[in-house]
This record gives sequence, C-alpha cells and structure tokens, in this order.
Amino acid sequence: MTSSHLTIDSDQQRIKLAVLGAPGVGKSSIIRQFVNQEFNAEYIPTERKHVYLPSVIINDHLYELKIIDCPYIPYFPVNSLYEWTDFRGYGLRNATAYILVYDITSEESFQYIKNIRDQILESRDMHDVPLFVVGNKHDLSDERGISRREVASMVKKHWKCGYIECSAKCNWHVVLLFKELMKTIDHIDYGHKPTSVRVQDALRRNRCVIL
Ligand SMILES: Nc1nc2c(ncn2[C@@H]2O[C@H](COP(=O)(O)OP(=O)(O)OP(=O)(O)O)[C@@H](O)[C@H]2O)c(=O)[nH]1
Ligand SMILES: [Mg+2]
Repeated sequence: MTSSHLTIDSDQQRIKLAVLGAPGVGKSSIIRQFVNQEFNAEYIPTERKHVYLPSVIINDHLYELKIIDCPYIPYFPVNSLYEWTDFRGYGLRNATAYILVYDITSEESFQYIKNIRDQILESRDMHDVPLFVVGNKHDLSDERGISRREVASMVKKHWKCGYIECSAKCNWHVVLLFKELMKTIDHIDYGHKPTSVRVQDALRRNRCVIL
C-alpha cells in the first residue's frame, strides 16, 4: 500500500497575486490555463475584474491564492485615493506579489511593464513583495520583437526579479511560472523568518489559539 507523507501546514496562507500587462498580452489566458486548463484563441478584452481562487502546495505548505485579473490599467494607482477613484475594488496596492506580463512579439508591451514597475516601486514599500516578469506567446518566437537575452539580463541582474517565458496557448511553462513565483513567496514566508516571528504573524492573523 502506498501512502502520502505530505504534511500540510494548518496555518494556510492567503496570497494575493496581481497580474498586470498591456492589453492583449495574454494575462487572462495565462490565468485560465493555470486554473482551468483551457485556452481561447478569440480575443475578448477583460472588462471587469475577475478573481480566481486556486489553492497550491509548495514545500508542503498550503497557500490559497487570490489571482486578480483586471481590465487593462493605463497606470498603477500611486496612492489609495487614485486606487479608490480610478480602479475601485481592484485591490492592486496591497498585492502580495505582482506578475508583469509582456508579449515577446511586442517591444511596446515590454515598455509598458517597465513603466508600471517604476510606478509600483515609487508608490509602495516593495520590501518582501516579489515582482515576476513573464514573456508570453513563446510559440510565436519567430516574430520576437525584443531580444530574450537583453530582457532576461536586465530583469534578473538589474531588477532582481524572476523571469520566465511561457506560452498560454501551448500550456508551456505556465505551471512553472507559478511554481517559481510561489517558491520565492514561500522562501520569504518561511525561509528567513525565525519561528518566533512566524508565530507572531500567525497571532496577528488570528489563526493561532494559545492553549
Ligand atoms: N499565439 C498565442 N496567442 C496567445 C497566447 N496567449 C494569449 N494569446 C492570445 O492573445 C489574445 C489576448 O489574450 P488575453 O488573454 O485576452 O490577453 P489579456 O492580456 O488578458 O488582454 P486584456 O484583458 O485586454 O488586457 C487572445 O486572442 C489569446 O488567444 C499565447 O501564448 N500564444
Ligand atoms: Mg484579460
């Protein structure tokens, strides 16, 4: 008889992931491929916020994800007033992590995430808030608009962010990108915090009863 030795932390973590990028780069497609294993070739621009709530296990820790897929935002809300007036209810300013998606065939879409990153960094404390850059539409590599090496070196060396190319269409590296991001988040959560801090975190979240 086989048995699973997986032990899951009872202190389940809720993680809010905001997926941002220029129109049509494949944000919704990546999320739907990850959550529902489906792909639609027809382009239907996202017109209102969608929330996806998959759970994942990484390093034996259970995380409840809240993935935010929102309509294209022309700029990141630099303060909560802007968030309230222009992007009400998107909840972008307090995300646990950001996935910045560009289309590898479009240099313009990379420029968009460059600007959004600058705006995010200027407007909120990004300590322990990972940014992950994703070059989508890898199946269209022949039409690549911007050098992979250039982007990868800038993102990894200078931005100090994770970088991955994927194809939502072919379901290539989609799971890997979430896995890599969750590894980073798990490391932040468990990797360098002493136990006492973790216990205090749990207490603050009211998830721990002292007996
Ligand atoms: N070839 C190819 N097409 C893709 C891929 N991912 C998405 N697409 C197509 O690109 C178009 C836009 O995809 P969406 O997922 O709607 O893009 P989006 O970023 O959510 O767009 P907005 O909601 O308007 O911001 C659709 O026609 C998709 O079928 C991919 O990996 N390869
Ligand atoms: Mg969309």
